[in-house]
Amino acid sequence: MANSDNNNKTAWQMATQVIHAGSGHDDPHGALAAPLYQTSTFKFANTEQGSARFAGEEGGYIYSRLGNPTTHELETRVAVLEGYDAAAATATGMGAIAATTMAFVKAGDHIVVSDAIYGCSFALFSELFERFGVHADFVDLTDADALTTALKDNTRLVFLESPANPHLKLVDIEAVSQILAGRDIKLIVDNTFMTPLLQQPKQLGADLVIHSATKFLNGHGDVVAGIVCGSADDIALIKGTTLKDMGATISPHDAWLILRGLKTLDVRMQRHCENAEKVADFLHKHSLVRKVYYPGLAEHPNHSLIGTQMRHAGAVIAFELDGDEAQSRYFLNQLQMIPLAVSLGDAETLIQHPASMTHSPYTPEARQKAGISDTLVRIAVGLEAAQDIIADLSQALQSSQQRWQRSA
Ligand code: 4LM
Repeated sequence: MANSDNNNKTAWQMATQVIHAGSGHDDPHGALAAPLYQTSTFKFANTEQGSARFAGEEGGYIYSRLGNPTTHELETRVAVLEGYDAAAATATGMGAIAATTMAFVKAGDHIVVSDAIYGCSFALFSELFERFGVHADFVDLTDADALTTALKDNTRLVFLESPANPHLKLVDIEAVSQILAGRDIKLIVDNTFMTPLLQQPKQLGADLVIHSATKFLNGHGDVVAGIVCGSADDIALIKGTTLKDMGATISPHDAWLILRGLKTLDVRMQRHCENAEKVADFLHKHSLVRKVYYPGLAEHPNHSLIGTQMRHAGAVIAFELDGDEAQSRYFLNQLQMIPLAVSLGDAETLIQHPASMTHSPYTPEARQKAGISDTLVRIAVGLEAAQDIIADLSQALQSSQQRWQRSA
């Protein structure tokens, strides 16, 4: 991993790149913002040109499921930010995960997945792929021996999130990539919680990086989208097979909104992270909070990865109240400003109950194995004034405490 000087330098460059990278459109009117090509199809000059484009003998657009100039600009910008040659934007984050993994597996193949991931990703790997003869083993990837033991001759890919949804478990990505070195196995990292500004998995050995662009990349809670970045060959494979034929393509309008959102990614992430530090500190000191899961706290088991693998702990925090599930639910129902909603990375702070919401696709046993308790609460810290976020949490905790004392 690059040393901290390089990290700082890269961070500065990226503050510029979120605004300028990939601004390759040559609009005849000189439009500053990327023009929105809200079109389903593109006209050919003649049959020869149409045939040549379909045959791949000539560049140019054909049909927006296969490619679109606005989408292309988004893909170029995110690929540059993540340090890859290319990217494919998709209709949702799940669309990116499904299109990517399916491009590299066939019936009879095996995949290794981190034990703690987003609930629908868990369902995709544990249920849907199983129906097509692709078996996934869910492994604690912080345990090198467990990973080595899990790998088989037919293992085609390893998929992980770090930090993991919902409880911010960290995986040492470079350590995983070293174990995979020399084997024909793709390492795929879902970097949604970090954004390329806080973590660049390519530098740590990832072959492909995925984002739910619904979250921080867009940042305004008005789009669902995804993106996968990788080598030109890998992205061409995804675009030419699973994306083309299964069709989880992004809408050009959504790509345009994300391009707009990206321009403020650097300043938004700074505020998200500053706010999250304050909220984590408040929760950590509160007597009704039993445990806080936030990599920025010194007590986090992989705190040492901050400053090496990742530039900052990010803006998602999980915590457990000193009570039962009913206590957590009561607390969530007392919040006044903070919406009870899934998702993350929006201007609004969002809070939710993973066991019954984002991670309800897990079986109770798999949740327990992954360390996702029924009392766990996840907060995605937004851009409001930190004292207002804390004030709302504080009043909800206080009223939970009073209820707790009454019922004791
Ligand atoms: C949520 N997450 O946690 P789309 N990868 C990660 C995610 O957190 C998500 C996706 C992929 C939540 C959604 C409700 C790490 C989603 C899937 O929702 O398909 O864009 O991303 O609250």
